[in-house]
Amino acid sequence: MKTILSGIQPSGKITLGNYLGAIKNFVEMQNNADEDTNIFIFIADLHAITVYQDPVELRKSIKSLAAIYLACGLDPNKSTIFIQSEVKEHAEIGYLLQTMTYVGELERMTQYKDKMQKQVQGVSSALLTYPVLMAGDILLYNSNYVPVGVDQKQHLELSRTLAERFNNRYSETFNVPEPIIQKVGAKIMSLQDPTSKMSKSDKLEKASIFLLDDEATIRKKIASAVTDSEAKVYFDQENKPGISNLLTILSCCTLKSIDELVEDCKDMNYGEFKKIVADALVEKLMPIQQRYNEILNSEELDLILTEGAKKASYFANKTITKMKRKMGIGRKQ
Ligand code: ATP
Ligand code: LTN
Repeated sequence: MKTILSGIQPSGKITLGNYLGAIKNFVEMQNNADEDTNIFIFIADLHAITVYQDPVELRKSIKSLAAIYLACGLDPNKSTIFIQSEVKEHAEIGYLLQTMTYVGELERMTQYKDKMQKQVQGVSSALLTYPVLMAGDILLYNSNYVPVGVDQKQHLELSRTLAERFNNRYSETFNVPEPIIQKVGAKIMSLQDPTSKMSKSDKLEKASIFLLDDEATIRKKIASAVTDSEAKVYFDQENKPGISNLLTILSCCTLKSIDELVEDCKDMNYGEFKKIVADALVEKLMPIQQRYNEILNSEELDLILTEGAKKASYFANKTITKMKRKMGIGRKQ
């Protein structure tokens, strides 16, 4: 039996980066998995509140992300889809693993260092311990494979360390999870600053394509994407980050290789090239949006989440019981 697990935070509007770097990969792995594979995909709401979230907006984002998962092709018959906070063992394992994580290991996380600088009301201790909660998510289901974008690689490293540490201290318990990172699309860049990651929490609207942006907005954002003055389409991440990012997006949407696309587009000016990218995005995203609108307010969505939480809880509870027994806490069960 193999287990695949991943999650996304409902901390804002889902971006094209989240889709190409993560969700698309979840769906492909789901569709290629054999009968013997368990798949857990969840909405990481406990992670989202490591920085303040408006409660009304957060509720909406949770449901919206669930509908996006389904609209993108996750199938509740093949994947267990659930909300993290509805399986209380996530918080519990987070604490258990904190007892064996060193503060120094957390303080050197690059995402922590970036995010702490952006906090105006002080840095919550949960922002520091966030990678432990994430390791807990992964170990709770004894996961083997974790599809993520490249920015999560360092957090995955800690999950591996904690799995090994637990196994060494208390006897063999956990698989050591492996990150699954795509070759193309693992780091989609901001349209306005192509040297930094496209991110949900970017304040600048036109820096990101959101999965639910309408057609006119998508076309406008691509048309105003920052490029360079050379007016020649080819891939060079260092010297042409804007064009390289658009080529990456086009490659992910069309399933053509970057080399093929460069050949197709080499005689185009930037205006023509951007139109091709916008067309491909519209073609990819419009059907997703149509399904999203059908699913969002359906009764089915609630049923799927209830069922998902029930199924996930069953596995999670078994792991927590085993961990407590090995760690010597509570009474023997
Ligand atoms: P935030 O800005 O709130 O930190 P985020 O946009 O970085 O959010 P996450 O919820 O942290 O999104 O990420 C969810 C998944 O999407 C992760 O697997 C992450 O690696 C992936 N991901 C996020 N942004 C990108 C991106 N620009 N390119 C590729 N993958 C991405
Ligand atoms: N921290 C991740 C989201 C996340 C996750 C996980 C991903 C939370 N728990 C477990 C994979 C496995 C992020 O993308 N910010």
